Amino acid sequence: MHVTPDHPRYVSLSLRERLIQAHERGIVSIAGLIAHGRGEAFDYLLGEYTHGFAIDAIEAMAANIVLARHPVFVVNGNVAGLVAEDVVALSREAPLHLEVNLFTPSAGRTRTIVELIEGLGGVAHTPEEDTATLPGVSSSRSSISVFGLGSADFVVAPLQDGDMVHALKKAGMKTATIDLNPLSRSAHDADITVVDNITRAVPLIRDAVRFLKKRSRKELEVISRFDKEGALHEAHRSMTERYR
Ligand code: PTJ
Repeated sequence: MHVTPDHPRYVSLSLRERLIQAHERGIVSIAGLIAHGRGEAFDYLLGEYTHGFAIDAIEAMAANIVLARHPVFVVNGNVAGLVAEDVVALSREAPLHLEVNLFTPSAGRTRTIVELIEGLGGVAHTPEEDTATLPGVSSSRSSISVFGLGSADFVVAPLQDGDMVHALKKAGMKTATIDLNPLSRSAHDADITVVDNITRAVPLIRDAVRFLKKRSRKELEVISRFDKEGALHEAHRSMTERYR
């Protein structure tokens, strides 16, 4: 597909194309293409820009990343297909551990995503290196790496179907997600929810980490607190007001 930047839906169509190509390269699952459609619909309802409630969440997430002993960012097919480069840049800035964890895994897809990350200068954990089990996840995502999620105290798990964030919380970890759907289970279960497109959010998280690294622990502790219920309420209000 060829779209020029003057097309009114250029950004949205380019992202679609990026995901289709990532599917053809064995990174994104078929279910991932459907999941992207759901995200697109919520992005449309939100006006396709980063709201103030998302900026607040991004700052809180960044402060938690800087404060954490062992922060981990979960990479699935859609995350890799959309923002691999930005996620690797963030992981190097923080530093932050990356773990590839797939809903519909195959050895081939996990390897392809790890190679993509390595090709961009990053490092990724996979359950194969030394497997632990995350209780309460019914899918094969319950297999995690001892050195990644198995050691985490703060986890960013974006674009998830719900049980992952729930299980991580039950295991005692502080959690954050990025999800355009403010009604989703993950959005409600996570301690910090960034309601924004991951393609806009991750570069902003990196900027925030770079800035906050210079702050004192005391300041970071204040910034790391987040009113999630208030942010979700604002996201609902923004969607409904736009279409009233
Ligand atoms: O690669 P795999 O096998 O691990 O599979 C990944 C998917 C995404 C298929 C899997 O986790 C899944 O089924 O997810 P869900 O249940 O469709 O949930 C994904 C959530 O992410 C939904 O609430 C979407 O609205 C949201 N979403 C989709 N695209 C974006 C998004 N949120 C932020 N930015 C996006 N670009």
